[in-house]
Amino acid sequence: MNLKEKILSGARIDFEEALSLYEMDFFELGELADAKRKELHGKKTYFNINRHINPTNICADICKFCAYAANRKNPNPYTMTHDEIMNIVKDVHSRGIKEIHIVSAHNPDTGIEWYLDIFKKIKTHYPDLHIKALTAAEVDFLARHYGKTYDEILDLMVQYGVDSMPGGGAEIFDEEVRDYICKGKVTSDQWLEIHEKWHSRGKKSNVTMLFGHVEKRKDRIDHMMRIRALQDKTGGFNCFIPLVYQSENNYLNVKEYITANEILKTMAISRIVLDNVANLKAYWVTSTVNLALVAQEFGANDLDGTIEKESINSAAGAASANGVNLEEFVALIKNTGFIPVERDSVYNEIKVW
Ligand code: V47
Repeated sequence: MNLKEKILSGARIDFEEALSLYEMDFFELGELADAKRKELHGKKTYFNINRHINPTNICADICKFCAYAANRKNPNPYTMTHDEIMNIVKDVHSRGIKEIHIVSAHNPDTGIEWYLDIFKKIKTHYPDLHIKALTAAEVDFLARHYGKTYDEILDLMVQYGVDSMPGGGAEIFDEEVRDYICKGKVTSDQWLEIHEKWHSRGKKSNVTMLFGHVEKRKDRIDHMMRIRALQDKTGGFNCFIPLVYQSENNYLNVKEYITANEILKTMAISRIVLDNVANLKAYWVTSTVNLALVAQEFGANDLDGTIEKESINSAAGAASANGVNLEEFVALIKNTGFIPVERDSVYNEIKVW
């Protein structure tokens, strides 16, 4: 059996086999990933109606790739008050938005209550809103800064109303690359430990991979393998999200930018390797809407959502700051021959558009 037959038979592939897929013909690889996508989701493309809120950009950690944190290149520190956040939530709720995705920098000055009380306030006023909040990097920061264990922070999250965890902060798990791009932040083992503990509470989360900077192909495959191993244990990851590195306003000196071909290959390979993660998100914010639409034919079955406003990736050059109009989004998915399916945050289907 050759590798293609092996993949089509449903057998699991190993590290070397996965790496060798980068050498496969581009369209053949796309077709393989598409076959896997069709097995799982047919022609459905999921999205949700969501709003990102990034309440503070003041950060105790330094990641070379980050343009969001206030620093020399981005001298506009801000921290929202809970009233400001609640005003946004009130507005978006009145317009039918169902998920609030809250991710902050690691602000050492707010007190832990500022991070947690907002979830309780949102849940008290809008119990039907799904709160996706606090990356494992934030959990690690809060634990370190306030002298708590991961278990204590995760229990507080459940108690205060967090429904699911976003996949941020995973970056690249390879320790050498990670040390170079974000030394001092949550380690790979800690990131995985936090998600394992979250899953053990019966909760779901996502997992990202930041690629297209200084990492090598082998580092991406290693990243996927570590995700697959944890998913075998917990089954708690809903979705894999490869984030394409944005190059503006940061301190990572990347000489050669990733091509669309390499992005699509990476998406396709992740669809094949991550045989136990149901959903692959083409996050249009970092890939552009056009490439995300093409990625639907390279394994991706989810396009995130309307987002409305986003500050982390747009600070680094992504053309995402103002989200995308719902009708336009639906029409784009239809025009590419896929079926737009609105989902909730944990992938229950809400409406076929
Ligand atoms: O962890 C930071 C990334 C992430 C850059 O869980 C950058 O559904 C590209 O995790 N270029 C935060 N990326 C965003 C995130 C996310 C987004 C959408 C959906 C979900 C989900 C999660 O943004 C960070 C980091 O990896 N990031 N700087 C940059 N220059």
